[in-house]
Amino acid sequence: MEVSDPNAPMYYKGFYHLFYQYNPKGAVWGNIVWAHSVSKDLINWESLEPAIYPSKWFDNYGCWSGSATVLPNGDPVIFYTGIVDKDNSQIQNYAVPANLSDPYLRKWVKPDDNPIVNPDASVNGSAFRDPTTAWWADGHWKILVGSRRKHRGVAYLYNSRDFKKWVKAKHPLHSVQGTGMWECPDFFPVSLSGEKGLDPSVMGQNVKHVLKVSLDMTRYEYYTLGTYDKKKDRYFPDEGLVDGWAGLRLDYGNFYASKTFYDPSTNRRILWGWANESDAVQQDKDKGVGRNPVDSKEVKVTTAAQADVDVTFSFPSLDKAEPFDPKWAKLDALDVCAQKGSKAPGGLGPFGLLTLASEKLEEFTPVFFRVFKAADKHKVLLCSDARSSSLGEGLYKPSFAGFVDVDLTDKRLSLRSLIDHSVVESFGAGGRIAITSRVYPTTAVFDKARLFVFNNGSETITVESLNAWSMNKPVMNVPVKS
Ligand code: DQQ
Repeated sequence: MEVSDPNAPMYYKGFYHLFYQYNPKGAVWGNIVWAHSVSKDLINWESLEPAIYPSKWFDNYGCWSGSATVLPNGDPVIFYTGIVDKDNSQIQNYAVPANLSDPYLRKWVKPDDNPIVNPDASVNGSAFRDPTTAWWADGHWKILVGSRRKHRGVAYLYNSRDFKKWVKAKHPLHSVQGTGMWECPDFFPVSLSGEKGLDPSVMGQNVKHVLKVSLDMTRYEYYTLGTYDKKKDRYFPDEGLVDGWAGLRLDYGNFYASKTFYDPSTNRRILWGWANESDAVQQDKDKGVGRNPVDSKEVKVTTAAQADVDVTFSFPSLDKAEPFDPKWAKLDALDVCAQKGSKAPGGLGPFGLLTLASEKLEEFTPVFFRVFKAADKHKVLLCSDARSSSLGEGLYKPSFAGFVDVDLTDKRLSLRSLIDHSVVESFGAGGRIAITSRVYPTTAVFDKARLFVFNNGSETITVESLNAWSMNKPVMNVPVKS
């Protein structure tokens, strides 16, 4: 059964709710309904019957992505995109819980005064979807809807005083030429004065905003940090940030259609993404070339196929960092990772973890740093390189990577990887960069999977601290007993 975008994550009466795009009829995308799961701890999940499915004229051809807003009185409302014909014409609808006293929120009602938003003549009605969570500013509720005008990515803004009648603002909140369709926009405040997450409607001096969009042209997302001017109803990214496909990413790996929500029970903003799979065949340029990492040490952990590893590396100096080739500035980090890999010996790096490794290293997913010296500063590359992850044929095995802006004065880099059979989710440099890889080893599975730390650079790397924990099996989406 096909599963994709996370929809309308929220916290309600002690339960986390997650809905997601789901095809109940097959393993490929289509017949889209909203599947629904609940959890008390974000680890163990129970599944419920689909919450939103085609049943009315305004969503008969599919219920596409959307978001939840928890109103000031605590009641949740869902906005989603309804598909109204075979040409995928799109409008925005709302749904409310049938029974607010049910913490599972099993049944949802789609009132007859839907839709809340129709595309006007200036809007491309087959590229008009994925309404955001609403926020309150300047006497109005506001939502964004993702779209495009020719090749310009657009986040249309709609205003409402009563949460029922929505009116398009004079200007989009933001748009960028050449970026194509903006799917699943996400817009939220972040605090400059603390680490706590913020409710969507918080504004003020110490608050900036993040705008994230998913680009259907590349299937990558990017975000900028900037200023939300509520008088002009516009968002201005900070100077110096790339507002396009080469911009910052929340995750540099298999990660798309993401969405955040504010968790009032822990004051955190929590991010959900779709760790998409793809059967596109990528040429494994590195097959059979180079050596396997030499200086490696096994990390003993009872279940290396399902583990949480946290390691801090240190090094005596930056002198051995290899030169940064200026040509790489034009490349995606993924291509730099493809050129350098984990196997070619370097100076300061490659060093890191070999996850999901088979005994003789026929298969392994290396997650590693390589530090380069550019004209003005050092550049730190984190790679999660799936090319050596599996002997399986025809799999999508990208050399995911990103550059991370990090202060190296204390000559330390940390890496945390959560390994879960086909998922390796890594956080580098104290979480400044994240990369999720989906990998499908054939032999490095279950108790055959191993974990190593390695260094293939000429500079000495010290493991300052290393903690590795086996992770238990959670309750994974078992149906709720009725
Ligand atoms: N998936 C949904 C759309 C969204 C896309 C349809 C992103 O609403 O734009 O399943 O993966």
